[in-house]
Amino acid sequence: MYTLYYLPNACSLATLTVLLELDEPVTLINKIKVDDFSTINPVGNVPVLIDEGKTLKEGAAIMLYLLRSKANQLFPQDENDQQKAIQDIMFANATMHPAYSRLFFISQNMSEGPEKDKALNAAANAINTLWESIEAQLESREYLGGESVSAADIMLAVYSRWDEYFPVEIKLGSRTTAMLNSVIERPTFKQALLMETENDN
Ligand SMILES: N[C@@H](CCC(=O)N[C@@H](CS)C(=O)NCC(=O)O)C(=O)O
Repeated sequence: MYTLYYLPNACSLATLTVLLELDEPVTLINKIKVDDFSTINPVGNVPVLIDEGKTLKEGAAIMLYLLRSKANQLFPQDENDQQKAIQDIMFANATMHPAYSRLFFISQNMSEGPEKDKALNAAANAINTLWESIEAQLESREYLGGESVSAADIMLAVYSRWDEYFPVEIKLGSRTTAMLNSVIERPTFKQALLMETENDN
């Protein structure tokens, strides 16, 4: 049984969705309900996953830990395909996620006004360039890894929902939109959202 520290709608939603894809039971703990979360993760971030006393941190590392824990459809066996799957996970976690994090940072740290708008729009433009690279890849495949959903698709679907918090235009191509919608429509994604909500009530 796993324990996942999360924040609603945060990147930990991808961890939870993958746990459900793997049919793993999980107990959820909202980070804000923990008295001193710094004892669990000194840098304050979710996701944190506990597996039988082991504390696992960093979204991409947790993802690879889970994908390697049992046979599944999200992570290919072929060496080259697996390398591409890892590259996609790293792109999501270390390139797309930080690009969205800039929007949160600007929003929380700059005073209202034209300079803030300019910074938000610059951050949005950088995000749009990243989505263009996804759209180009999806010319030849339905998902980043091919014809079935991968962990990176799930991570990107979680981040794609963050634009609604900001007054910026995030442009998604039609193939990207179709891929993200198909992830968001998966029973596991819906169940993960429901579990977060129910756990908070
Ligand atoms: N590199 C870290 C980044 C994680 C991260 O930025 N998590 C955000 C949520 S998406 C967080 O926990 N922020 C702290 C907070 O909002 O309290 C990882 O992949 O685990």
